[in-house]
Amino acid sequence: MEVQRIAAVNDLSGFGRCSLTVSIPVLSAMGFQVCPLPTAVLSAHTGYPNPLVRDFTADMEGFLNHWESLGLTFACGYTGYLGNERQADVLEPFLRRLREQGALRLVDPAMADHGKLYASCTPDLVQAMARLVALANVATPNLTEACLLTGTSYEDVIAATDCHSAVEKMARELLAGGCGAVVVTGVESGDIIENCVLASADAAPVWVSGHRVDRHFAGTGDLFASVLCGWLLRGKGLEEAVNRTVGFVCRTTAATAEWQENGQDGIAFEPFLRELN
Ligand code: PXL
Repeated sequence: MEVQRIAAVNDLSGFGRCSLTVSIPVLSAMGFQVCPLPTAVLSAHTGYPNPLVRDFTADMEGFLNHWESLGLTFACGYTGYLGNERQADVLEPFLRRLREQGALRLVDPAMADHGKLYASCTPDLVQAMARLVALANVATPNLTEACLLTGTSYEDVIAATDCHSAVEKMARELLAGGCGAVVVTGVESGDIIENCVLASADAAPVWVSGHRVDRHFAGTGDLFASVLCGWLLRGKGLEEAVNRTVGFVCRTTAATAEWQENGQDGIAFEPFLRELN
């Protein structure tokens, strides 16, 4: 049996369950070989005060060149958090190469939440992420990121009595920019959380919802994108893959809320990994 390989481009944060410390265990449990390309190395994610941060930009091209010299091919490239906008210059040709090879390109433009950019992210990074999203066959922005990528006011969207049409409009804009399919995650509505799945430009959007836990957990988007990536590579259609992903994220979030005090410590998904087998 051949194990499919995934190039996982994301930061390595030592504490706080996000990015690579989510993708590697999740996608390994789902049967894939994960090859990490770190964008930055941090002692803990930026939701904690004063993390030690080492940018990895200078070595990313060398990493990819070495992989190429080894003749490595990937079933999928999955990109997440970037340390700065220049990293997109390195990743664009890599995603183009993956596109030529027919590999899955999942771009999770991890840079913002709850209407605000993360502390380390700049407006230039938003433009850089938009270039990567245009090369994806699936992108997974949360609501805030979808607004930033399309120049839409987050406040206006959440204030709308029915934000569904505004979210659909943003998803269509991202498809018009070149992205193959979009899942806009984390649209909160009372005690449910909704995700807008737009599988193609001529499809109708499908809304997939789960029970909302009234707490914030770091790394939720990373868990979502990782599990989704696994189900897509296992051959599920987008809607089915999102359904399974929402189920897993909601179950693990609800369980974590029962036993873990600090949401910054992330979702305690480890006891549930066997469900992904
Ligand atoms: O989960 C998103 C994320 C990823 N990587 C780093 C972060 C965050 C969110 O704060 O700080 C370094």
